[in-house]
Amino acid sequence: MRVHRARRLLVRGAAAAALVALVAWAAPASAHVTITPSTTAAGAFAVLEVSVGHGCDGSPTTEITIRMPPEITSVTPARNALWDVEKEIETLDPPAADAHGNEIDERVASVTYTARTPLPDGYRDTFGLAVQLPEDEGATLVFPTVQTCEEGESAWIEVPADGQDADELELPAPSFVITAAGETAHGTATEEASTEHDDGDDQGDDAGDDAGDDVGAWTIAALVLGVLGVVLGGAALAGQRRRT
Ligand SMILES: [Cu+2]
Repeated sequence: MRVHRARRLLVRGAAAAALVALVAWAAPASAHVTITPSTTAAGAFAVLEVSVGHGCDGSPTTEITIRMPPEITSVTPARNALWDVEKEIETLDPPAADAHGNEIDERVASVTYTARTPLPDGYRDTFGLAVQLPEDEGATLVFPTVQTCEEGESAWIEVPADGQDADELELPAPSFVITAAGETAHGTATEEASTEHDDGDDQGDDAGDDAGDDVGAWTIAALVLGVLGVVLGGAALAGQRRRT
C-alpha cells in the first residue's frame, strides 16, 4: 500500500514537473522550428523530433534542410508520406570512429525534406531523425535549419553569444545540451513501465519489492524536480512579461 501511494506521488510529482517544464519550454519556442530529443543522455540512441510551426511570414513551407552537428556521425531520417527525404553525404578527412569503434570516412551532413504539397501556414509538421548522441556531457548540439517557402525563406541558424538568452534571438538554431549518461526522462519512464508490469506474477513481486526500496528516493527526486520546475517556469514567465 505504502509503495503504491509513494508511486502515485512520484507520478504526480513527475507530471507536475513535466507540465511546468513544458509550459516554460513551449511558451517562447512553440512557433519556431524546434528540436525535441527523446533523450539527451550522453551516448544514448535518440529520436530527434524536428517541428515546423509556421511558414515564412505566412507563405507555405516547401523545403526543410537540417544540418547535423559534427558530433553526430550517423543519422537515420524517418520517411514522411507528405515529403520526399534526402540525405547529403560528406566525406570525413581524416576519418572518424563510430559508436562501435569502426573507422568511418563519410557521414550524413544534412537531411532535406521536400514537400510534395507545400505545408500551409497555420499547420505544423514533424520530422524524426534517429541518431546516436555523442559522449561529451555538457556539449551543446546545434542543428542549423533552413526553411524554404513558396515566397522567401527563414534561416534558423542564429546562436546566442556568450551570456545572451536564446529567447532574444529572432531565428534561433534548434539546439539542446547533452546530459549525463543514463540520466533521462526516458529512463524514468522505463522504470515506471517496468514496475507497472511487475504487479501480478511472482517474479514481478520480487522486482516490485526492489523498486519499493527506491521509491522514497525517487519521490524526493520528483518533488525536488517539481519545485525546481515551478521556480524555472516562474522565472521564464517573469522574463517574458518583462519583455512585452
Ligand atoms: Cu516562430
